[in-house]
Amino acid sequence: MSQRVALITGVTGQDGAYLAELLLSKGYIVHGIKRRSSSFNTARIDHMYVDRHTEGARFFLHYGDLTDGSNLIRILQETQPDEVYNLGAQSHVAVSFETPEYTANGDGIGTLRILEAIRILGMEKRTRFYQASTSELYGKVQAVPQDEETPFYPRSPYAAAKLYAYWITVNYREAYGIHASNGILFNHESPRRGETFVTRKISRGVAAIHHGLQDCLYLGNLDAQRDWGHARDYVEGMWRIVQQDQPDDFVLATGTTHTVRKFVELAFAEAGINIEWSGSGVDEIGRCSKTGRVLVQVDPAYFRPTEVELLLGNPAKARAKLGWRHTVELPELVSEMVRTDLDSIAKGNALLDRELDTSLRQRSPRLKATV
Ligand code: NDP
Ligand code: GDR
Repeated sequence: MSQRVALITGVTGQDGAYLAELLLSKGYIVHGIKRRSSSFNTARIDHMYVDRHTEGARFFLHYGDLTDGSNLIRILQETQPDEVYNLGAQSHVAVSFETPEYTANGDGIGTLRILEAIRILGMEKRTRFYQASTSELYGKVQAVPQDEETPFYPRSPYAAAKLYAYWITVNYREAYGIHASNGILFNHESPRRGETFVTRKISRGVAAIHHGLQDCLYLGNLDAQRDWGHARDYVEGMWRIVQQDQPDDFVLATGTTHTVRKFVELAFAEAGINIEWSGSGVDEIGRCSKTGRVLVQVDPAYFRPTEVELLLGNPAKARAKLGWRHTVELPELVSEMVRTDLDSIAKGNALLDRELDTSLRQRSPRLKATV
């Protein structure tokens, strides 16, 4: 069998980096689409990159954007992928309330653009397509645990855009016979998680507080419950979905859920700090049980106009049909994330501009981030 070729949109993101590693380890030629940016945006994938002139090079990057249809057609034509993994997205739920039109364009119509590119190029029978769908589709709780049959009720511009992407993927499968599948993935995290998602914000905050670079961690809704797994496990599930003889839609989840508050407790415990809570709602405060110092405060700036309160997935179908199961439980995940951020600061990486910015933002309310 000839060497298989994969194209990944969103290759510079958390999942894109793990997926590229996985596919390279399986012998694939991997093409990734990266956006033009005024500063470097390839930190997560630099370790895999070798100059394209090097003999045996199998990892190639192309400039592109999901909002640019002709660019996508050209990249598909040039790379002739056997498998396309559409991971690119404006993926921050809170930010989608600030940039709803952009989010709809990239996350919703962007998916259509790739499917159309496959069709325009006559690649329907040859190219398999994976869509990064999300547990955010369930939104306002209709039932728990959530599985492939649970009704969707999106609660953000992000989820509404992803709802379109989910259904257009199903439609192109049914209308044109494309091997197109949705992975409905519940939250998955790692030390590579973007810094403004709650888990990484917490692990970085704990590390900065431990090293005396930050006084307090400001968070939003501590009661939200999420089904958190490790990103490395989930990209394995993506690959298995695409290898199925028949295209289909699958939930990937751990089957357990925890509050943001619990994540905070586990993260501080990893740094040797026990958190005691007092107050409730916007007045809730987390103190160090030894010193009484306030380490966590609620800031309503981080509340969302509409919230997804509870996500808990049922991965039974993925277990039965894909033989997929998560391997990392929450305490292990939290430990890996906090340890990595503690080490990173200890090694001096805290002197990077971004780290200093965060520390300054925490000290000055006027500069505080809104997501
Ligand atoms: P990230 O935010 O880490 O990565 C998103 C990627 O998409 C980045 O490479 C980003 O580029 C790229 N991107 C953003 N906008 C565009 C655009 N207009 N055109 C091309 N590329 C773009 O997300 P994750 O890796 O965590 O998630 C991967 C996918 O899975 C996303 O679609 C997300 O919505 C979805 N998902 C994620 C889950 C999770 O828990 N992580 C759960 C369920 C679904 P840049 O680096 O330049 O910003
Ligand atoms: P989510 O992830 O919205 O589930 O989307 P995020 O980590 O942003 O929020 C999880 C929950 O934590 C609450 N929260 C905060 N969130 C952030 N970002 N910052 C805070 O300070 C904060 N305080 C509390 C949120 O309100 C929320 O309830 C992620 C993304 O990866 C999506 O792309 C993906 O589709 C879903 O997971 C599944």
